[in-house]
Amino acid sequence: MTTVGRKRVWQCGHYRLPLARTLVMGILNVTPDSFSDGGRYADTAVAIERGHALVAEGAHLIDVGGESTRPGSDTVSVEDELTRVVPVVSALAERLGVPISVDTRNAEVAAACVASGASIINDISGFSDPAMVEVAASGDAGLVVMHMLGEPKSMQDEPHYADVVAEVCGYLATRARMLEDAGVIPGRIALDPGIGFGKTTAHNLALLQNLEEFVSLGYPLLVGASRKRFIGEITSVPTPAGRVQGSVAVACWSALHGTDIVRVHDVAPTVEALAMFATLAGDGAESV
Ligand code: HH2
Repeated sequence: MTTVGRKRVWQCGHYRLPLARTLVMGILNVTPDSFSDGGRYADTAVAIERGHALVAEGAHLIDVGGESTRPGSDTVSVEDELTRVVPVVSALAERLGVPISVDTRNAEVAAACVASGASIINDISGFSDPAMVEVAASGDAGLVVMHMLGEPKSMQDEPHYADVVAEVCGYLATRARMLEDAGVIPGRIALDPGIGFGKTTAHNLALLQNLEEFVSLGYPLLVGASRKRFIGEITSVPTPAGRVQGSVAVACWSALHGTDIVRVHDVAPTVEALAMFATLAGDGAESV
């Protein structure tokens, strides 16, 4: 994170995102099988339309993904991922005027998307692939470094931690340092505890109840809890699309505890709730 004057900003390509208020990252899954919206935006034209709609609802950034990483999911071929995401990233980056993020763990896909206008690489595997680190270091995109225990296929098979907060915090700090050692300036790096990625409901709650620990690492903090299973468990809502209220509550909680970016499916209700929240917190006059 960089400070310009007294303002904190996140550097993402040619964008300098002010972090005075919590930013809303709209999710755009160009996949047939995502856990909550699989198949809805798998068609390129429909996905591009959805990107425009998310910005009209108030999204400050759009995260485009071509691989579902829901628990139990299989990997997707690079060719399929490229075919899904590149045309969407390229059209949205050209026309939308907000930063476009690519949600991928594949270096080839990340590089192609950055070449097509993406300003952020969101890697759920925490830049564990050296080829991904090379792509990151050779450009100026913003980077989301997420924690995941294991692989999507098996990550929910009895995940275990001695101290989930300390372990996830330690992991993220180490990965950020590794990226800096590879030549990435700290102002480009954001961290994400990876809600639901190799975590039980108790682990997710512990992470959310200790967000200040992640804030204290000194990088922008992103939280992605939208419609996830633990919200369904707590609110007794089995269908992901029905978990809007629970998801908005988590977004407000995250904002209250220092989160800079929330990654959500339901942009309009989240933006409305956060506007109310920012006003009550005394910073209603300024908009991002
Ligand atoms: N969650 C998902 C995917 N990507 N990226 C970050 N940084 N943080 C997250 O919490 C996160 C993420 C899973 O949600 P979704 O994209 O809706 O589902 P699927 O993986 O099934 O496409």
